Amino acid sequence: ESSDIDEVLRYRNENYKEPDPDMNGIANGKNVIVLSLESLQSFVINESLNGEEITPFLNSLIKESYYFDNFYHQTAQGKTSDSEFLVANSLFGRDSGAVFFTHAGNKFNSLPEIFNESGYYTSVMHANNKSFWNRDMMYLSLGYNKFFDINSYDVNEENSIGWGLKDKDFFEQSIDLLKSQPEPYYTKFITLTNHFPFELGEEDKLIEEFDSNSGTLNRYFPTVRYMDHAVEVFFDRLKEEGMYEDSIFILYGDHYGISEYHHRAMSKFLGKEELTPFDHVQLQRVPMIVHIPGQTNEVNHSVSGQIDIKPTIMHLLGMDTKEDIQFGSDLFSPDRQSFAVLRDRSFVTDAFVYTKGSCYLKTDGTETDLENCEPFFEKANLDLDLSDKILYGDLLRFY
Ligand code: GP9
Ligand code: MN
Repeated sequence: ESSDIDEVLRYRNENYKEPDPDMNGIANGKNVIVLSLESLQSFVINESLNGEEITPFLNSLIKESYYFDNFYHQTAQGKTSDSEFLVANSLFGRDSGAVFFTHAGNKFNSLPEIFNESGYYTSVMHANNKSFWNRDMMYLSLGYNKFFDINSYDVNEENSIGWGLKDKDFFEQSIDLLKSQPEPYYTKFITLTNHFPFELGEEDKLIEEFDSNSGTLNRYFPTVRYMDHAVEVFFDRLKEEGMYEDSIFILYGDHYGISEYHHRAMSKFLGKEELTPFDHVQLQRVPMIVHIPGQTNEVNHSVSGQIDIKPTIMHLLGMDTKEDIQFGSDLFSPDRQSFAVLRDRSFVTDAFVYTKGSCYLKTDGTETDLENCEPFFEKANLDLDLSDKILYGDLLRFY
C-alpha cells in the first residue's frame, strides 16, 4: 500500500502546475462563497427561449467574471454529493454508487480542513435533511465547522415547492446565518428548486415553458430562470448588507438536469437533427464562474472540470498546493493542460472528444480516427485509476 501512495505522489509531482502570479493570492483573506447550482447546464447560458433570456442574471454576472465555457461535471450516480466530493478533495467519486455513503470514514485532506487550518470558519447551507446523501457523516470527515441544514430554516407550505424550500427564500433566510459566522468564512450554498421534476408555482414562472414532447425539458426552463432570479436576489441582498465586497464567489452547475432520455426534445431546442454521443458529452458542460468584485470580464475556453476547482480556489487564496494530493489543476495556471475526463471514461481535449469507443473532432463533432484520441488514454485512465486507488485503499491515511 505504501508503494501505491508513492506512485500517486510521483504522478502528482509530474502534474503539478505553478499558479499564475497575477492570480495567486488575489483573494487572500476574503470570504469565499461557493454556489452549487442544482442541475444547471451550460446550454442555457446566453440563450433565449421565445425571445426571453433564460439566465439573465448569470449572463450579466459572467460579463464581470471569469467564465469557463468548456467546463464539465464529472459526477456519476452520487449526483450533487459527487460534485461536492470532487470540489472538496480534487478526487473522483465512484463510477457507481455514492462515495458519500461508502467512504465517509476515509481520511481526507479536504478544502474545508485546509481553510480551517488557515483560520477560516467553514460551513454548508442547504435546506434539506442533514442525513440526505449521508451529508451529516461525510461533512464530519471533510471537516466543516457547521452544516446549516433544514433545521436552520423556516420551511412551510407557502415557501416550499418540489424538493423543499424555494431558492429565493433559502437565500433570503441564509443572509442572517451568513452574518452570524465569524470572518473570514468559506461557505457553500446548495440550491434545490431547479431539481427534477422541475416543479414551480405559477407565481414564480418568469418565463414560459418550452414546447416539446418532454415535459421534463419543458419545465426545466422556468425553474432555471427562477434559480437565476434567486441568485440575483442573493447578490442584491449581499450588496445591501455590505457583505459583497469582502467576498469572492465560485458558482458552478453540479451535474446535468436533462438526461439522454430527453434527447429528442433536446435536439428540438438545440435545432439539430439528432444528438450523437459527441453531443451527449458536450451536454455535460456546466457553467463555472469565478466572480471577484472589481475584476473584469474574461471567457476562458480551455477544457476543464470540477476536479479543478480545489486547486483553483487554493491558489486564489494564496495557498500552496504542491504537497496536496489532487487530480485537477488550477484553471488560471498558464501551464495547465486543456483536458477533462468524465467518470464514464469519456474525455475531452482542445481538439477531440472521446466517448463510447469513438473519437470526434471537438469543433464540429465529426467522427475521426481513433488514433487521434489515443495519446490521451493514458492520462484519462491514470487520473481515474489512481484517484480510485486512494479512495478504495484509504491511502491518505499514509500521507
Ligand atoms: C438534495 C439535493 C439534490 O439534498 O442536493 O440532490 P441530487 O438528487 O441532485 O443529487
Ligand atoms: Mn444535484
